[in-house]
Parts: sequence; C-alpha cells; structure tokens
Amino acid sequence: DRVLEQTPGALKEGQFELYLQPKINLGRQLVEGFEALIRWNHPTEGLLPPGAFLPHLEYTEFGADVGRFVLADAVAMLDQWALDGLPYSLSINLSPSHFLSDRFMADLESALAGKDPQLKSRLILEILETTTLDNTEKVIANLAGCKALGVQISLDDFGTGYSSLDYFRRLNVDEIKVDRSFVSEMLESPDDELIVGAIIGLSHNFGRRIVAEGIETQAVQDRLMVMGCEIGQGFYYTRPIPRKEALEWAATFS
Ligand code: G
Ligand code: G
Ligand code: MN
Ligand code: NA
Repeated sequence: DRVLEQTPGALKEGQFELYLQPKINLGRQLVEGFEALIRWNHPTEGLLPPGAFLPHLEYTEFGADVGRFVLADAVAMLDQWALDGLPYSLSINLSPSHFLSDRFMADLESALAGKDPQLKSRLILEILETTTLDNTEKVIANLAGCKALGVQISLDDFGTGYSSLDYFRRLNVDEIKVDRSFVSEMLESPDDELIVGAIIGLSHNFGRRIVAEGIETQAVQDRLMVMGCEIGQGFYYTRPIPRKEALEWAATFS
C-alpha cells in the first residue's frame, strides 16, 4: 500500500497540513473558532483530501501517528492564538481506532502537558456518532478522562448513527454537530427540517451546544437561527482554507 509506505516520510517532512473552516456564532455573527481538516501536500500528486489517505491508515500504527501530529499541531496553534490574544476554539477530528486505542488518553495528556486550563477548554475533540455505538464502556471512560483534562467533546455527524435516546443521555458531550446531510437541503425537504428541529430540541433539553454543518446559503443560516441553533459552519461562509488565510478571513468577517 503506497499510502502506508509514504506516510512516515510525509510526517517527517511536514507534508500534512491542517486547513481551517470557521465555526460561526449565528446570533452574534462572530467567529467562535475553527475546525481543523487535514490535507496532504503530496510531492507528486498535489493536495490530497483526507478521504484519499485516512482510510488506508485506519487501524494501523500510522493512523495513530497522524492523530498525534494533529493533536500536537492543534495545541501549537492554540498556544500561538493565546499569545496573539485570539480567543478562538479549535476542533479536531479523531480517528475511531486512535480514540478507542489504549494509547489515546496518554497521547492526549502528553499533547496537553503543562498547558493552562483556558487553552485546554478551547480544544474540542470531534468523535463520530458511529464510533460511539460500539465499545460503549471505553467511550464513556474516555469521555470522563477528557472531561477531567478539561477539553471539550463534540459528537460529529450526528443523526447518521442511530444512537438510542438512552445512549444519548449517557454520553456526556459538550456539543452535537447535526450532520450536513440533514442541513444542506433543509429548506427543500420538510422531513430534513423536522429532523434538524428535533435534534436541536433534544440537544437543548440535555444542555448540549448545537452546531449545524453544511450551511450553503444565507436562507438556511437564517432558518437555523430562528430554530435556535447556536453555531453554524459551511461553504456559505467559506470552505476549509489554509491557516493564514483563515485568520485573515476571520479578521474581516461580519
Ligand atoms: O475536509 P474534508 O471534507 O475533505 O473531510 C473529509 C472527512 O475527513 C471528514 O469526515 C472529516 O471529519 C475527516 N477528517 C478531516 N481531517 C481529519 C483528521 O485530522 N483526522 C481524522 N481522523 N479525520 C479527519
Ligand atoms: O465529517 P466532518 O463533519 O468532519 O466533515 C467535514 C467535511 O465537510 C470537510 O471535508 C468539509 O470540506 C465538508 N464541508 C464543510 N462545509 C460544507 C458544506 O457547506 N457543504 C458540503 N457539501 N460539505 C462541507
Ligand atoms: Mn468534523
Ligand atoms: Na461532521
């Protein structure tokens, strides 16, 4: 597998890069923070999206190596933003096999060693709803460990994994991200809008923050605001872009 063979060299040479997509506080029309989305600046194949390489790495030691790179790079960004007086949060995506591995909590602790509580509270770990459906006890133990460390947890792609309501109650997460498949065409599909409304209501009743991803038009943004959704993300604002551009974009937003 060429991806597997090339990954260690790519890590060493700094070919992986975190692009950023802003998360917008809808009511205040402010940039709350960003989601980091990995890209591979491949020397011969150009810019590769995560789908072109992450599936090859899942369940291999290199997947965990990339996960540790993402953690370290994210913490370094939050450090820099604190120095620059930028109060942004940063969300990262965790691979299921890394999150469920015995190494994960140690990797997280070492990435955050010596960091102050405010920095830790600005780091948001996105785990897939589908990841949480197996290994329930491990997931609940890790969530408790993350809470104790002071980082936030977000349940990504929510609505695609069919969590039971009992399970939803047991998962002590800070944030729910409604999957973009329910959001993007919400105004053309009454069923989608009903699902989004139900997820917003459920999340609020449990005290969870709600993020809608996949906002592609102002009309969808405005509808979500009326429905009480706090945070939005999507191509309507911008696609994921390199870090420097993202900070410039944020500085001129609103
Ligand atoms: O950015 P893009 O739309 O191409 O992302 C595609 C998928 O890759 C998304 O589901 C996203 O969650 C996932 N992804 C992006 N960056 C990372 C990462 O750093 N780690 C993991 N595990 N998944 C990521
Ligand atoms: O699974 P996850 O939510 O982490 O996926 C993030 C991916 O969603 C990124 O690859 C990003 O490019 C993509 N994305 C972000 N905003 C939009 C959007 O408004 N529409 C669509 N179709 N994809 C989006
Ligand atoms: Mn995500
Ligand atoms: Na998602």
